[in-house]
Amino acid sequence: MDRGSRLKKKRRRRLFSNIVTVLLFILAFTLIKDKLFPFIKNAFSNDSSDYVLADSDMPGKNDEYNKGENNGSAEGNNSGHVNADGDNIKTGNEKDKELEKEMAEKKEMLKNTVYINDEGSKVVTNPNDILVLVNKERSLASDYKPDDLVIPNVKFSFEGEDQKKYLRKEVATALEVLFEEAEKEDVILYAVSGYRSYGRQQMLFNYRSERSGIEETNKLTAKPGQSEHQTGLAMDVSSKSVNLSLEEAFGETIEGIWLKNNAHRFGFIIRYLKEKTDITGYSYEPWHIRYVGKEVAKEIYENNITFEEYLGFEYDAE
Ligand code: DAL
Ligand code: ZN
Repeated sequence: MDRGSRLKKKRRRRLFSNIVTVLLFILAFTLIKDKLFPFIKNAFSNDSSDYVLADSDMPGKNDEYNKGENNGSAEGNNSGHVNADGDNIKTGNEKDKELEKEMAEKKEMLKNTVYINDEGSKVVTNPNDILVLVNKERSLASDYKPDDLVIPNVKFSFEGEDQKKYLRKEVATALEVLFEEAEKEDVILYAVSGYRSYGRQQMLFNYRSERSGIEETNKLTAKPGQSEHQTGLAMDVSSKSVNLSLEEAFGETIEGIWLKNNAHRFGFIIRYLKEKTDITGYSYEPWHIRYVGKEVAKEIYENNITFEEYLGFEYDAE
């Protein structure tokens, strides 16, 4: 081999070895860059505002990021993370626990929101709360009337203007969606009776007591102040298959079954269940739906419980 050829061969070998070195370097950098990056960043800058911004804007993403990087907090440990700035970052589990705690406190509050009036009745102090609990032990003040009553755009079982067409705004909107979705499945529902004032409930209770006696009336009709209809959160619903009446047979109709299985998707519950009359204090009313919002309605539906059970409410024993 002449000198020229030897030189060429040597150059080729050097080039090859340089390429291999560069490739190895790239490979090594790729493997350690995640570990190296925060170190480089902190070494060249005292300004950690990027972290702050990212942490507050994308907590979920940075939870993951900080798992491996925080000061001593092991991956999989749910006791909290501290990021480069010392802020606490909450994990999904922690957030769930916090929400659970908030809900437990809210439930406690919802059970205790009463004062004793001059007649010795427990009157609720949160009548405007979507989750207000009104029952045989927790009344509304006689002058309470929601201030956002509107008529939902749905089919009614009767013609003309009447206070019983009204519901609170949020509830009216939810009922419209429920009726629309039902109709898409050929389930035609009719609204029968919504808001009732204290005075109207009183007339109804007196009228039924005179006809059927107080004991029978107590099973199906709330005393004035104790009706959910006064909250504007409840609507009685029926169908032509039971001549638009409010009777137990509605629960066996296609419409009644649809309502039982779907009301929660729109934020409503069947308030007085068949097998829970000892808890609610009322007979089975498959027609009476009460708005509580989608989240609570879903939980109540899935657990087949009453609103009282959901809140952990128990009637006084005396
Ligand atoms: N039917 C229910 C219990 C009411 O009168 O409010
Ligand atoms: Zn009702």
